[in-house]
Amino acid sequence: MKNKINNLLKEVEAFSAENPEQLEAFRIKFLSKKGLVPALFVDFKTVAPEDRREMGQLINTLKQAVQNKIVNLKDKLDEQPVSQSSGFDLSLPASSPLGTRHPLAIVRNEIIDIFSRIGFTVSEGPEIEDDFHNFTALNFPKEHPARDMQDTFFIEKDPDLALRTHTSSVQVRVMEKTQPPIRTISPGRVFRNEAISARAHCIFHQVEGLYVDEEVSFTDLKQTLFYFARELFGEHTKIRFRPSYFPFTEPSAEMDVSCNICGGKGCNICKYTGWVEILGCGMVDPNVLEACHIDNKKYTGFAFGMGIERITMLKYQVNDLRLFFENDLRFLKQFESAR
Ligand code: 2NL
Repeated sequence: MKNKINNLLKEVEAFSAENPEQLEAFRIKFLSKKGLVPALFVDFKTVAPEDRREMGQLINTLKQAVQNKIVNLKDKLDEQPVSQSSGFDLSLPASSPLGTRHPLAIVRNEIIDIFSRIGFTVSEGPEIEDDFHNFTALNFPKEHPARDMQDTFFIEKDPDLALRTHTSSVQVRVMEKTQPPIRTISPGRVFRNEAISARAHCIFHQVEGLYVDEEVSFTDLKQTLFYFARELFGEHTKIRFRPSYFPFTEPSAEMDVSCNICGGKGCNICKYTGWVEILGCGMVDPNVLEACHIDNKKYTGFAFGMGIERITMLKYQVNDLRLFFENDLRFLKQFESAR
């Protein structure tokens, strides 16, 4: 009852009337014989004796607030000039163009929702990273090409620092400070020193996922990613895995989903194969666990990473990645979402 009254108080506080009709409707809702305030006085009879004092005061506060509101709004409405003669109704709310979410944000939120439903948390970390968190802890050999100026944006003043090339660096930080079980995803911006084209950009967005616990197996990876693919692309989606290589996972794989455009029959999106690649994944390399002070005899884990641009292009049939960065309203307005 206390909550209910407090909520009503907030409603009264926020109320405003554009015309006398709205004000009268407000009065009837709260103060008429069958209104909310008299109803509260009826409920009051069932309140425990020790709560009566507090509850009675609250109801009276509410009644007073409604009465004050009515007096104030009435004064305000009386002051307003009658503007019909000018042909304008100045009391009408202005048309305010509402924005839409960016398509990448829509897809990112959807991915977060899907993994949240099975117990993954969201973790974030810095965009400027040191060598340890971006490369060394992730088992990149010293001479790996990703560590090259051509592939990574280094910070000139400090060669130990660079713009992160993946959000695995965030997960390294999570593992350093938490012991398993760990179930987390890390969405975020990443940076690669690449020429901009229809398929590549030097800034893009990733979601990586990590699950570390006792007895985590490749079967867990497959089932988790199968669930994910069906939630994102629809219940008839099929998946397949192809062997691959990443320094930080062993074994590693790439996952394809059946083409959601042609349903697997073959079209130019899937290049007539019926399949499109959506992510890379694998079992976390024991060296990575060790670098993060996790006992690799006791724990195993799986991890995966995907580009949000790529998934958004597939989901919405966008054929040029540059559209995501130009902020052309004619493009952005085509996307609407509930949140
Ligand atoms: C891709 C492939 C991948 C991971 C990311 C990961 C993170 C940690 C340890 C091990 Cl902390 N692995 N992440 C694993 C496999 C693939 O990304 O194509 N991304 C766009």
